[in-house]
Amino acid sequence: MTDQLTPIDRAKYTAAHCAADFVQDGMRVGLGTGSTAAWMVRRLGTRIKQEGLRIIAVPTSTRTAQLARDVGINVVSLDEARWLDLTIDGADEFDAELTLIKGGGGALLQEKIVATASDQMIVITDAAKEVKTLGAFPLPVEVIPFGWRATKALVEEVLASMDVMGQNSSLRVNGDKPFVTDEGNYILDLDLGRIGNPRQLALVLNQVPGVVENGLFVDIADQVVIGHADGTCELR
Ligand code: ABF
Repeated sequence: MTDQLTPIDRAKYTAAHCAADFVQDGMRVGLGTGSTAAWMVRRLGTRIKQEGLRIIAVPTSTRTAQLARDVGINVVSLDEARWLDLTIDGADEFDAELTLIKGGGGALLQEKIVATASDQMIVITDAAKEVKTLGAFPLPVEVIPFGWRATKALVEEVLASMDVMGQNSSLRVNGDKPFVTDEGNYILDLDLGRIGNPRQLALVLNQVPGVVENGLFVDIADQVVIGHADGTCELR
């Protein structure tokens, strides 16, 4: 069936399948969001049917929750699970330190909470997302709708003193309306070009009133599984 996929999608499919093998019977698993994570969720559904794998899972978005239920995964809330053994999720960019940009799919807040509440986080990706310096992908920042224009102005002001190349941000839209996250918030996409100090930027952004969370994942990922179109995987 992978014959019908583009090389990028074959790579994502491969990464997802390799990472799904890390899931063991009895585990509490965080399920990421995005097309790569969706392959992993489907694969876990297959393992449940074929091998009798027993897991409980916490999804990171309503989309993933729906898919997980559809493929027969036992979905619970993070409060019910309390703590997770492993989270497997995609990313938009990653660097040599395994620092990530996430949130292109709009689920960064739940993704960060779930990954942080896990003993281990495995990132699944194709090789094209590996970068020397983060920032070519616009950095998503989740903000509350109240006063978002003031929050946007403050974020841009803060960026002026940071080690980044650009300082513009834009409100993410869905047609002619703001894009609304699962938590009822908006997203600002920051066009930074280059992020010199992701750790510092992540801390500073979260101090701006109105900012709920940013898409920089620093010291959260433990391993990256890179899938290739030829069906092989590489671990970082
Ligand atoms: C989620 O999905 C996100 O954090 C990231 O934005 C996106 C990656 O999407 P895909 O797997 O479709 O490339 O993991």
